Amino acid sequence: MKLTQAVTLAVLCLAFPAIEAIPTPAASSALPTGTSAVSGLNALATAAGKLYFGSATDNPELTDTTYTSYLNNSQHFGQLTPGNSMKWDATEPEPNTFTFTEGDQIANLAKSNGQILRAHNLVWYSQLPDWVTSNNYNATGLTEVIQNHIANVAGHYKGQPYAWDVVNEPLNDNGSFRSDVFYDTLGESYIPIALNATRAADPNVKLYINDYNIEYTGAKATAMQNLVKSLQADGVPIDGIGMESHFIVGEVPTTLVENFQAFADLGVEIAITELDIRMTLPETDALLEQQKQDFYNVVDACLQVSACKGITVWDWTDKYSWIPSTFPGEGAATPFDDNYEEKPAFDGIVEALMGQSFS
Ligand code: 9MR
Repeated sequence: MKLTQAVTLAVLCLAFPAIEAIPTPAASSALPTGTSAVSGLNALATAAGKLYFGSATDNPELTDTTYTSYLNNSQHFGQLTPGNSMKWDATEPEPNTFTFTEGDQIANLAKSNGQILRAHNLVWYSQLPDWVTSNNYNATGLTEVIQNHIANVAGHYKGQPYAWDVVNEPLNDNGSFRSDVFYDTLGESYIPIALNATRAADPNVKLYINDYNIEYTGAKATAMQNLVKSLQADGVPIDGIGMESHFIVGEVPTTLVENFQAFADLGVEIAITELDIRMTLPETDALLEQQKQDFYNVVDACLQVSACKGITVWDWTDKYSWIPSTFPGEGAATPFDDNYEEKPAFDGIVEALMGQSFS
């Protein structure tokens, strides 16, 4: 492993002399192991023509200085997504009362680290404060609620994010619209309302719709493409589609590239926004090796489609992954283990970013 990494570094330094290796940490340093061996995931991604390789993060983790010593390194992570602190329940817990302290912490961290910010998210059925659903707004009232939320939240962060996930997870797996307070009150019109409001609040931010199970061809991806076409036909601004990419080891879809290209052909960009690849525990060498192949395949798919702008892992260490609490008995879904050691998956990402064949 370490030999491979040393070779990787040597090749990289020859190929990209401007990219410097991260300094070897002193023995007492809190930096995780392995950070000296490869110049950095984001450095490799940008050298390969992508905008960033990034990670989700969450406020409670930011007190962990070992974690932040790695997260703050823009050679590895060129982009941050707040996992929770820009969501509706965090930013507008009571009507027209806005709290930005935690969201600001991550926005400011990205700024001070020189990292791109992906802001997440404005309109989603989940993590909504009770008042949005229980106040029984009619269509006019809910439109004003959405517009006021977005004017304040996207307005507060105006000019900072590269992209906003404006609408999150609007579709069911069969391609129909998800029944939630927004759809049930406003029909599909809540989507243009949200997109137009975000464009008005922050004219230069990329407007994304983000969802899962649209990474591969099928009814849900087709429905999302039809949504894009209908928004475009109506003159509604839409810049990108986020492919969440919460996958299972050994079950990564084989139609990623053709599906990504189908979105690109519509004239929108795409991004891999929440990548993790979980396994049934306990982890085994065979599962970790398969996971390496799976991460390689996903990253390679993004590299094959120029409209795929970047890759975000939904946190980079198993220590802070959302998977074990949501899927009991499953986990180990990220490229670094609980102790910040690089897993084979990390090598899979590096190989793909360097344009190497899988080894
Ligand atoms: O990572 C988030 C986790 O901490 C929250 O408990 C969870 C609650 O819904 O949301 C997680 O993030 C989700 C993201 O916002 C949207 N796509 C699915 C993600 C994983 O649930």
